[in-house]
Amino acid sequence: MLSTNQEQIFNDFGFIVLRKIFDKKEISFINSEFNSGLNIAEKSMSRAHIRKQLNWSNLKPEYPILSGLLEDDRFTSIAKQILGDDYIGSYSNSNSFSSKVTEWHPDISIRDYDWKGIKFGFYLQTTTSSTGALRLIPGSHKSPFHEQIGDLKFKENIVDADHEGFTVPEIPAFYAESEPGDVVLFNNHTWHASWGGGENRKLCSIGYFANPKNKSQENSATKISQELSSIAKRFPLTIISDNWIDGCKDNPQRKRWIESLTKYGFIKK
Ligand SMILES: O=C(O)CCC(=O)C(=O)O
Ligand SMILES: [Fe+2]
Repeated sequence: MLSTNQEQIFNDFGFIVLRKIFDKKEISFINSEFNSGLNIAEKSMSRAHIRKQLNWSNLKPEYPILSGLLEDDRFTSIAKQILGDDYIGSYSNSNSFSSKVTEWHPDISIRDYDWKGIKFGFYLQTTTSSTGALRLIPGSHKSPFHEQIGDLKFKENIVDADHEGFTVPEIPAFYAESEPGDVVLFNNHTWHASWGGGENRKLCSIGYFANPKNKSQENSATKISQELSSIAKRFPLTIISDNWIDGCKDNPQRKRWIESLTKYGFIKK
């Protein structure tokens, strides 16, 4: 759970850094699951976009610790606190970046501020402001600031860095510097980027959203899943495995999540 102060910071600024969530032993298990996933990803896909990113789903029997985190009380208790009882666990992914830049972006392009989604991200190496720590713009999850940032011209975008505009470090931001074990929690609408990362910067992420409550939120969820389906063509390993889906038989919570993920197209029948 977040304390009242932490919850207020998250709500007002759009993110919060949670320290020492994992101990050394857990980080070492996580690293070995990450490395076996990386091995497969390196063999089966090429590093995509300006981020030089590999990205794969951990919701597979081969990654019991990383897939279990989506159902771990340390995260679900916070998801419930922020998103309400009807929250949906949607992914547990690993990412490897080998670029010095991730462009400024929010995680969802749809400006439906009523519909909440959150991400917990944790890096497996130490990150600092000049070595790939996540940078976040405080308050950028809210309108109209969110759109004002969207109106800026950025030099880097996901495809290239070949035009005029603000570079990543020119934009004032909070540097979520972290040690392995720390977790950055942020709202899907919050603008974020990174700068100065080296080869194979390792990031695990787990995501939740509030089950849509009206037609407009339902449309937003469907649109997001459609965007993800086109991204899945570049990142085929992000598809949720049948094993994880079949594992819902004795797991009512997962069953409820899968019903929603299927309804909105995050899981294809
Ligand atoms: O660490 C990075 O470079 C970017 C991470 C990011 O965009 C994300 O986790 O959504
Ligand atoms: Fe992102």
